[in-house]
This record gives sequence, C-alpha cells and structure tokens, in this order.
Amino acid sequence: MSIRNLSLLSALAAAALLSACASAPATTPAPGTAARPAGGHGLQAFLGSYDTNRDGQVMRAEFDAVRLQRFRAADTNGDGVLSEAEYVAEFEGRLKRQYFDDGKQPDKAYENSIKQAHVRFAIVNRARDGQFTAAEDAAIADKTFKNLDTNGDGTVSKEDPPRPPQARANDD
Ligand SMILES: [Ca+2]
Ligand SMILES: [Ca+2]
Ligand SMILES: [Ca+2]
Repeated sequence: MSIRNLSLLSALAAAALLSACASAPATTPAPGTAARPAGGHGLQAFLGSYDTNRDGQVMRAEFDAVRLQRFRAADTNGDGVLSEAEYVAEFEGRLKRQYFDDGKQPDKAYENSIKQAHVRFAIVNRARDGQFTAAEDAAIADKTFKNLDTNGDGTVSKEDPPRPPQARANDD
C-alpha cells in the first residue's frame, strides 16, 4: 500500500513538473505562426513558466529566479555569457519539450521558431559582440515584467488588465 502511494506521489510530482513547463492552454496556433514554447505570450503561459509556488501570481523575485536559472542552465560552457549557439540551444530545448508534451513532431512552425531565436539573439545582443550577458537579460526581463504588470503593483496576475493586442506587422 505504501509503495503504491509512493509511486502515485511520484507520478503526481512528475505531472506537476511537466505542467510547470508547459504553457497552459492548448490553443492551436494559426498555420504559419511560430510555435511558442513555455514562457511565450499570454498570461497563462507566463504563470505556467514563472509562478513557481503556484499561488496564481508571479512576484518579481520568482520571475528573476527562473530567468537566472534559465540563463545559467543555458550557459553550458560556464563562461557567464551566452553565445548564439547556447542561446538558441536553450530555446530549442524548451521548444522540443513542448512539442513532446503536445505529442507533435517538429514542423514548419518549429523551424520558423528556431530561425526567430537566431533573429532574437541578434536583437538582444545589442553590443553585437556575440555575447549575451546576464545584465542584458536582466534589462529585457525588467521590460517584460513591467509590460505585463499593467496595474503596477509589482506582481503579475489575472488582476492585471490585459493591454489591447498589438497590431501585428508581420504576415508571411
Ligand atoms: Ca507565485
Ligand atoms: Ca557561455
Ligand atoms: Ca499586477
């Protein structure tokens, strides 16, 4: 009996871990739209990625901790900065996991997402020195968080009224 309970517990723990990685709503993106791994757009995805204590809101400390953890995990050669290869590999790791969770095979949207990750690296690496630093990441994180915390109370939750959707400039 206790063994059964144990295995049930570990199954539950695994499920909780998985759901922490996956972006919540299984909405199917429009064809041609780049796939969004966990941490992509939308409050549900944001909570799924960063609300580590599952209280329905993301405090700044939670957000910063996950970002830092992700940055360090991505820095596979441990030199304190991310090369383009490290940056894209980290993104692809999350994308792969999401495809796996959704039972999908890599497709056109997958390829587009990887291409976009390379483009993003060029954008985030403002100094164009091939190195994305933790400081650069922190500056972007600050913007992202403030953008989502629309009522400005220092946490991101469903209490934050959504901003009107931005007009999408791209159509491929
Ligand atoms: Ca929380
Ligand atoms: Ca590195
Ligand atoms: Ca808020």
